[in-house]
Amino acid sequence: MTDLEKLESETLNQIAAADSEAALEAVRVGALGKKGAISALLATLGRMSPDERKTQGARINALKDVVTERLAGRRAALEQAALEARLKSEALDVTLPAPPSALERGRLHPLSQVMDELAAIFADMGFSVAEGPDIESDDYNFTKLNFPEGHPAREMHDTFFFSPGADGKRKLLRTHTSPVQVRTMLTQKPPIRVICPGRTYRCDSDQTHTPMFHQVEGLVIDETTHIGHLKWVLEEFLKAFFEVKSVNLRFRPSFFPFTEPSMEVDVQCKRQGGEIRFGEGEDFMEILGCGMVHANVLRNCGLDPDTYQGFAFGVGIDRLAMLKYGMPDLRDLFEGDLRWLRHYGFRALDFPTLAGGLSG
Ligand code: 2NM
Repeated sequence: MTDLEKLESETLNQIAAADSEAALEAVRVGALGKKGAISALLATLGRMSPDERKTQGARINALKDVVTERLAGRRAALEQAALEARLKSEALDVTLPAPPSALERGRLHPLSQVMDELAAIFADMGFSVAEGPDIESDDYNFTKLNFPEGHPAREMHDTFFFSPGADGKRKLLRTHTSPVQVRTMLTQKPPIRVICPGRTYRCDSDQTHTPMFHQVEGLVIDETTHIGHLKWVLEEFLKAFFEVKSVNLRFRPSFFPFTEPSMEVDVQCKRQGGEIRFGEGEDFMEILGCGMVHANVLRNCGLDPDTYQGFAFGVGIDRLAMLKYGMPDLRDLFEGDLRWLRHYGFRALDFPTLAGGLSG
Protein backbone atom coordinates (compact mmCIF):
# COMPACT_ATOMS: atom_id res chain seq x y z
CA MET A 1 0.00 0.00 0.00
CA THR A 2 1.40 3.37 -0.91
CA ASP A 3 1.53 6.21 1.60
CA LEU A 4 -1.27 7.95 -0.26
CA GLU A 5 -3.51 4.87 -0.13
CA LYS A 6 -2.75 4.51 3.57
CA LEU A 7 -3.60 8.18 4.22
CA GLU A 8 -6.80 7.74 2.23
CA SER A 9 -8.01 4.66 4.09
CA GLU A 10 -7.10 6.15 7.50
CA THR A 11 -8.86 9.42 6.76
CA LEU A 12 -11.97 7.73 5.38
CA ASN A 13 -12.07 5.47 8.48
CA GLN A 14 -11.82 8.51 10.75
CA ILE A 15 -14.64 10.17 8.83
CA ALA A 16 -16.82 7.10 9.16
CA ALA A 17 -16.01 6.82 12.90
CA ALA A 18 -16.71 10.50 13.71
CA ASP A 19 -19.86 10.42 15.91
CA SER A 20 -20.43 14.14 16.29
CA GLU A 21 -20.14 17.24 14.19
CA ALA A 22 -17.28 18.39 16.43
CA ALA A 23 -15.37 15.10 15.92
CA LEU A 24 -15.96 15.36 12.17
CA GLU A 25 -14.63 18.92 12.13
CA ALA A 26 -11.48 17.68 13.90
CA VAL A 27 -10.97 15.11 11.13
CA ARG A 28 -11.44 17.79 8.47
CA VAL A 29 -8.90 20.08 10.09
CA GLY A 30 -6.48 17.15 10.41
CA ALA A 31 -6.78 16.39 6.68
CA LEU A 32 -7.66 19.60 4.85
CA GLY A 33 -6.93 22.35 7.38
CA LYS A 34 -3.94 24.69 6.92
CA LYS A 35 -1.65 22.20 8.65
CA GLY A 36 -3.61 19.13 7.56
CA ALA A 37 -2.05 16.01 6.06
CA ILE A 38 -3.50 16.48 2.59
CA SER A 39 -2.72 20.21 2.56
CA ALA A 40 0.89 19.30 3.43
CA LEU A 41 1.01 16.90 0.50
CA LEU A 42 -0.35 19.56 -1.86
CA ALA A 43 2.36 21.92 -0.63
CA THR A 44 5.05 19.45 -1.80
CA LEU A 45 3.88 19.71 -5.42
CA GLY A 46 5.84 22.90 -6.01
CA ARG A 47 9.14 21.15 -5.36
CA MET A 48 8.47 18.30 -7.80
CA SER A 49 9.56 17.92 -11.37
CA PRO A 50 6.87 18.67 -13.94
CA ASP A 51 6.32 14.96 -14.71
CA GLU A 52 6.12 13.93 -11.12
CA ARG A 53 3.85 16.86 -10.38
CA LYS A 54 1.50 15.73 -13.12
CA THR A 55 0.97 12.21 -11.76
CA GLN A 56 1.23 13.03 -8.03
CA GLY A 57 -0.88 16.17 -8.44
CA ALA A 58 -3.70 14.18 -9.97
CA ARG A 59 -3.57 11.56 -7.20
CA ILE A 60 -3.41 14.05 -4.32
CA ASN A 61 -6.25 16.11 -5.81
CA ALA A 62 -8.28 12.94 -6.29
CA LEU A 63 -7.65 12.13 -2.60
CA LYS A 64 -8.69 15.65 -1.61
CA ASP A 65 -11.90 15.32 -3.65
CA VAL A 66 -12.90 11.97 -2.18
CA VAL A 67 -12.20 13.18 1.39
CA THR A 68 -14.18 16.39 0.78
CA GLU A 69 -17.08 14.42 -0.58
CA ARG A 70 -17.09 11.92 2.32
CA LEU A 71 -16.88 14.75 4.84
CA ALA A 72 -19.97 16.37 3.33
CA GLY A 73 -21.83 13.06 3.28
CA ARG A 74 -20.94 12.30 6.90
CA ARG A 75 -21.88 15.82 7.98
CA ALA A 76 -25.29 15.48 6.32
CA ALA A 77 -25.83 12.10 8.03
CA LEU A 78 -24.88 13.51 11.46
CA GLU A 79 -27.18 16.50 11.00
CA GLN A 80 -30.03 14.23 10.00
CA ALA A 81 -29.42 12.00 13.05
CA ALA A 82 -29.32 15.05 15.36
CA LEU A 83 -32.60 16.31 13.91
CA GLU A 84 -34.25 12.93 14.36
CA ALA A 85 -33.05 12.70 17.98
CA ARG A 86 -34.44 16.17 18.68
CA LEU A 87 -37.77 15.42 17.06
CA LYS A 88 -38.00 12.28 19.17
CA SER A 89 -37.10 13.95 22.47
CA GLU A 90 -39.31 16.98 21.87
CA ALA A 91 -42.28 14.99 20.61
CA LEU A 92 -45.64 16.22 21.88
CA ASP A 93 -48.72 13.99 22.12
CA VAL A 94 -51.31 16.36 20.76
CA THR A 95 -54.07 13.89 21.64
CA LEU A 96 -53.48 14.44 25.39
CA PRO A 97 -56.13 16.64 27.05
CA ALA A 98 -54.93 20.20 27.72
CA PRO A 99 -54.66 21.07 31.43
CA PRO A 100 -57.61 23.29 32.44
CA SER A 101 -56.86 27.02 32.39
CA ALA A 102 -57.75 29.39 35.21
CA LEU A 103 -60.77 30.49 33.19
CA GLU A 104 -62.02 26.90 33.05
CA ARG A 105 -61.27 26.16 36.71
CA GLY A 106 -62.88 29.33 38.10
CA ARG A 107 -66.51 29.25 39.15
CA LEU A 108 -69.28 31.84 39.30
CA HIS A 109 -71.10 32.07 42.63
CA PRO A 110 -74.67 30.72 42.32
CA LEU A 111 -75.99 34.16 43.30
CA SER A 112 -74.14 35.74 40.36
CA GLN A 113 -75.59 33.02 38.15
CA VAL A 114 -79.13 33.68 39.42
CA MET A 115 -78.75 37.44 38.92
CA ASP A 116 -77.59 36.81 35.33
CA GLU A 117 -80.61 34.54 34.83
CA LEU A 118 -82.96 37.25 36.19
CA ALA A 119 -81.43 39.84 33.87
CA ALA A 120 -81.91 37.50 30.88
CA ILE A 121 -85.52 36.62 31.79
CA PHE A 122 -86.62 40.22 32.39
CA ALA A 123 -84.68 41.62 29.42
CA ASP A 124 -86.83 39.32 27.28
CA MET A 125 -89.93 41.10 28.65
CA GLY A 126 -88.47 44.56 27.94
CA PHE A 127 -87.03 45.35 31.39
CA SER A 128 -83.64 46.97 31.91
CA VAL A 129 -81.45 46.59 35.00
CA ALA A 130 -81.06 49.60 37.34
CA GLU A 131 -78.59 49.86 40.19
CA GLY A 132 -78.01 52.26 43.06
CA PRO A 133 -75.84 52.77 46.15
CA ASP A 134 -75.92 50.46 49.20
CA ILE A 135 -75.71 53.52 51.50
CA GLU A 136 -78.94 55.49 51.21
CA SER A 137 -80.77 58.43 52.74
CA ASP A 138 -83.71 57.89 55.07
CA ASP A 139 -85.74 59.86 52.54
CA TYR A 140 -85.15 57.44 49.61
CA ASN A 141 -85.26 54.27 51.72
CA PHE A 142 -88.41 55.19 53.70
CA THR A 143 -90.08 58.60 53.41
CA LYS A 144 -90.60 58.74 49.63
CA LEU A 145 -91.85 55.14 49.80
CA ASN A 146 -94.74 56.21 52.02
CA PHE A 147 -93.27 55.04 55.34
CA PRO A 148 -94.42 57.97 57.53
CA GLU A 149 -92.11 59.21 60.33
CA GLY A 150 -92.70 57.10 63.41
CA HIS A 151 -94.64 54.47 61.46
CA PRO A 152 -94.10 50.95 62.91
CA ALA A 153 -93.09 49.62 59.47
CA ARG A 154 -89.80 51.52 59.85
CA GLU A 155 -88.99 49.56 63.03
CA MET A 156 -89.86 46.29 61.29
CA HIS A 157 -86.98 46.78 58.92
CA ASP A 158 -84.25 46.41 61.60
CA THR A 159 -82.27 49.15 59.89
CA PHE A 160 -78.50 49.64 60.20
CA PHE A 161 -78.08 53.41 60.73
CA PHE A 162 -74.87 55.44 60.45
CA SER A 163 -74.05 58.23 62.94
CA PRO A 164 -75.74 61.52 62.03
CA GLY A 165 -73.80 63.73 59.59
CA ALA A 166 -73.20 67.53 59.75
CA ASP A 167 -76.83 68.12 58.66
CA GLY A 168 -78.06 65.97 61.58
CA LYS A 169 -79.43 63.34 59.16
CA ARG A 170 -78.59 59.64 59.49
CA LYS A 171 -77.57 57.67 56.41
CA LEU A 172 -78.45 53.98 56.43
CA LEU A 173 -77.75 50.70 54.67
CA ARG A 174 -80.70 50.22 52.33
CA THR A 175 -83.18 47.68 53.73
CA HIS A 176 -84.59 46.91 50.25
CA THR A 177 -83.70 47.91 46.67
CA SER A 178 -86.82 50.14 46.42
CA PRO A 179 -84.72 53.35 46.71
CA VAL A 180 -83.31 52.44 43.27
CA GLN A 181 -86.86 52.55 41.96
CA VAL A 182 -87.35 55.93 43.62
CA ARG A 183 -84.22 57.17 41.82
CA THR A 184 -85.55 55.72 38.54
CA MET A 185 -88.94 57.44 38.85
CA LEU A 186 -87.27 60.75 39.78
CA THR A 187 -85.08 60.69 36.65
CA GLN A 188 -87.00 58.80 33.93
CA LYS A 189 -90.27 59.52 32.21
CA PRO A 190 -92.74 56.60 31.92
CA PRO A 191 -93.04 54.06 30.40
CA ILE A 192 -90.71 52.56 33.02
CA ARG A 193 -89.77 48.89 33.08
CA VAL A 194 -86.84 48.09 35.38
CA ILE A 195 -85.56 45.42 37.69
CA CYS A 196 -83.30 46.39 40.58
CA PRO A 197 -81.16 43.52 41.87
CA GLY A 198 -78.62 44.02 44.63
CA ARG A 199 -77.46 43.78 48.21
CA THR A 200 -79.77 44.74 51.04
CA TYR A 201 -79.20 44.88 54.80
CA ARG A 202 -81.21 44.24 57.94
CA CYS A 203 -79.99 43.68 61.50
CA ASP A 204 -81.24 40.11 61.70
CA SER A 205 -79.28 36.85 61.91
CA ASP A 206 -80.51 33.28 62.38
CA GLN A 207 -80.98 30.06 60.38
CA THR A 208 -83.02 31.79 57.69
CA HIS A 209 -81.71 35.39 57.92
CA THR A 210 -78.31 36.94 57.23
CA PRO A 211 -77.61 40.64 57.93
CA MET A 212 -76.74 41.09 54.23
CA PHE A 213 -78.99 39.45 51.67
CA HIS A 214 -80.01 39.95 48.03
CA GLN A 215 -83.22 41.23 46.55
CA VAL A 216 -84.58 41.88 43.14
CA GLU A 217 -87.43 44.31 42.80
CA GLY A 218 -89.34 45.12 39.65
CA LEU A 219 -91.19 48.27 38.68
CA VAL A 220 -93.50 48.94 35.73
CA ILE A 221 -95.17 52.33 35.25
CA ASP A 222 -97.27 53.50 32.33
CA GLU A 223 -100.65 55.10 31.72
CA THR A 224 -102.71 51.91 31.60
CA THR A 225 -100.60 49.40 33.52
CA HIS A 226 -102.90 47.19 35.63
CA ILE A 227 -102.89 44.23 37.97
CA GLY A 228 -103.40 41.77 35.07
CA HIS A 229 -100.01 42.82 33.69
CA LEU A 230 -98.53 42.19 37.13
CA LYS A 231 -99.94 38.66 37.24
CA TRP A 232 -98.70 37.84 33.73
CA VAL A 233 -95.19 39.15 34.39
CA LEU A 234 -94.89 37.14 37.62
CA GLU A 235 -96.14 33.95 35.95
CA GLU A 236 -93.76 34.32 33.01
CA PHE A 237 -90.87 35.11 35.36
CA LEU A 238 -91.46 32.09 37.63
CA LYS A 239 -92.01 29.68 34.70
CA ALA A 240 -88.79 30.84 33.02
CA PHE A 241 -86.78 30.86 36.25
CA PHE A 242 -87.81 27.41 37.48
CA GLU A 243 -87.81 26.07 33.90
CA VAL A 244 -91.32 24.58 34.12
CA LYS A 245 -94.23 24.67 31.64
CA SER A 246 -96.78 26.09 34.07
CA VAL A 247 -97.04 27.57 37.56
CA ASN A 248 -100.09 28.02 39.73
CA LEU A 249 -100.02 31.21 41.80
CA ARG A 250 -102.12 32.19 44.80
CA PHE A 251 -102.44 35.92 45.59
CA ARG A 252 -103.18 36.73 49.26
CA PRO A 253 -104.01 40.26 50.41
CA SER A 254 -101.21 41.82 52.47
CA PHE A 255 -99.79 45.18 53.48
CA PHE A 256 -96.78 47.15 52.30
CA PRO A 257 -96.57 50.93 52.79
CA PHE A 258 -95.54 51.51 49.14
CA THR A 259 -98.30 49.54 47.40
CA GLU A 260 -102.10 49.56 47.45
CA PRO A 261 -103.47 46.97 47.08
CA SER A 262 -100.59 44.76 48.31
CA MET A 263 -100.35 41.02 47.89
CA GLU A 264 -98.20 38.12 48.90
CA VAL A 265 -97.80 35.43 46.26
CA ASP A 266 -97.59 31.69 46.93
CA VAL A 267 -96.53 29.20 44.28
CA GLN A 268 -98.02 25.71 44.13
CA CYS A 269 -95.44 23.03 44.75
CA LYS A 270 -94.82 19.41 45.63
CA ARG A 271 -92.27 18.44 48.27
CA GLN A 272 -90.84 14.93 48.28
CA GLY A 273 -87.65 13.67 49.86
CA GLY A 274 -86.06 17.10 50.24
CA GLU A 275 -86.89 18.00 46.64
CA ILE A 276 -89.34 20.69 45.58
CA ARG A 277 -91.23 20.72 42.31
CA PHE A 278 -93.26 23.65 41.04
CA GLY A 279 -96.45 23.61 38.99
CA GLU A 280 -97.92 20.53 40.74
CA GLY A 281 -98.70 19.13 44.20
CA GLU A 282 -100.75 20.04 47.27
CA ASP A 283 -98.46 22.58 48.96
CA PHE A 284 -98.10 26.33 48.48
CA MET A 285 -94.90 28.22 49.24
CA GLU A 286 -94.68 31.96 49.79
CA ILE A 287 -92.28 33.36 47.21
CA LEU A 288 -92.71 37.12 46.75
CA GLY A 289 -94.55 40.31 47.56
CA CYS A 290 -96.13 42.75 45.12
CA GLY A 291 -98.79 45.34 44.56
CA MET A 292 -99.91 48.43 42.66
CA VAL A 293 -97.61 51.38 43.41
CA HIS A 294 -99.23 53.65 46.02
CA ALA A 295 -100.42 57.04 44.73
CA ASN A 296 -98.37 58.74 47.48
CA VAL A 297 -95.18 57.05 46.15
CA LEU A 298 -95.90 58.20 42.59
CA ARG A 299 -96.54 61.76 43.84
CA ASN A 300 -93.39 61.72 46.04
CA CYS A 301 -91.37 60.70 42.97
CA GLY A 302 -92.76 63.44 40.71
CA LEU A 303 -95.36 61.36 38.82
CA ASP A 304 -99.02 62.37 38.59
CA PRO A 305 -101.15 59.46 39.84
CA ASP A 306 -104.05 60.72 37.71
CA THR A 307 -101.95 60.00 34.60
CA TYR A 308 -99.68 57.16 35.65
CA GLN A 309 -100.11 53.91 37.49
CA GLY A 310 -98.01 50.81 37.83
CA PHE A 311 -97.00 47.75 39.75
CA ALA A 312 -93.97 46.63 41.77
CA PHE A 313 -92.74 43.39 43.25
CA GLY A 314 -89.91 42.17 45.44
CA VAL A 315 -88.22 38.76 45.67
CA GLY A 316 -85.38 37.38 47.80
CA ILE A 317 -82.61 36.22 45.45
CA ASP A 318 -80.88 34.05 48.05
CA ARG A 319 -83.98 31.94 48.58
CA LEU A 320 -84.61 31.73 44.81
CA ALA A 321 -81.09 30.35 44.37
CA MET A 322 -81.54 27.85 47.24
CA LEU A 323 -84.84 26.61 45.81
CA LYS A 324 -83.57 26.24 42.25
CA TYR A 325 -80.16 24.73 42.97
CA GLY A 326 -80.99 22.65 46.05
CA MET A 327 -78.75 24.45 48.54
CA PRO A 328 -79.96 23.54 52.03
CA ASP A 329 -78.40 26.30 54.18
CA LEU A 330 -78.61 30.05 53.50
CA ARG A 331 -75.43 30.78 55.44
CA ASP A 332 -73.29 28.62 53.12
CA LEU A 333 -73.91 31.26 50.42
CA PHE A 334 -71.68 33.70 52.32
CA GLU A 335 -69.03 31.38 53.83
CA GLY A 336 -66.58 31.64 50.93
CA ASP A 337 -65.79 27.90 51.13
CA LEU A 338 -64.00 26.86 47.92
CA ARG A 339 -65.20 23.24 48.18
CA TRP A 340 -68.78 24.50 48.28
CA LEU A 341 -68.13 26.85 45.34
CA ARG A 342 -66.61 24.02 43.26
CA HIS A 343 -69.77 21.99 43.92
CA TYR A 344 -72.44 24.67 43.45
CA GLY A 345 -70.57 27.16 41.20
CA PHE A 346 -71.14 27.77 37.49
CA ARG A 347 -68.73 27.90 34.58
CA ALA A 348 -67.83 31.48 33.75
CA LEU A 349 -68.57 31.37 30.02
CA ASP A 350 -71.90 29.50 30.21
CA PHE A 351 -73.87 32.74 30.23
CA PRO A 352 -77.59 32.12 30.74
CA THR A 353 -79.88 32.96 27.81
CA LEU A 354 -83.51 32.09 27.19
CA ALA A 355 -82.61 30.59 23.81
CA GLY A 356 -79.57 28.61 24.94
CA GLY A 357 -80.92 27.50 28.32
CA LEU A 358 -80.71 29.34 31.62
CA SER A 359 -78.75 26.86 33.70
CA GLY A 360 -77.11 24.47 31.24
C1 2NM B 1 -91.99 44.40 47.59
C2 2NM B 1 -93.36 44.14 47.61
C3 2NM B 1 -94.23 45.05 47.03
C4 2NM B 1 -91.87 47.66 45.82
C5 2NM B 1 -92.53 48.84 45.62
C6 2NM B 1 -91.63 49.70 45.08
C7 2NM B 1 -91.81 51.09 44.67
F1 2NM B 1 -90.63 51.73 44.65
F2 2NM B 1 -92.28 51.15 43.46
F3 2NM B 1 -92.64 51.69 45.47
N1 2NM B 1 -90.49 49.03 44.92
N2 2NM B 1 -90.66 47.78 45.41
C8 2NM B 1 -92.38 46.43 46.41
C9 2NM B 1 -93.73 46.19 46.41
C10 2NM B 1 -91.50 45.54 46.98
O1 2NM B 1 -91.06 43.59 48.14
C11 2NM B 1 -91.46 42.46 48.83
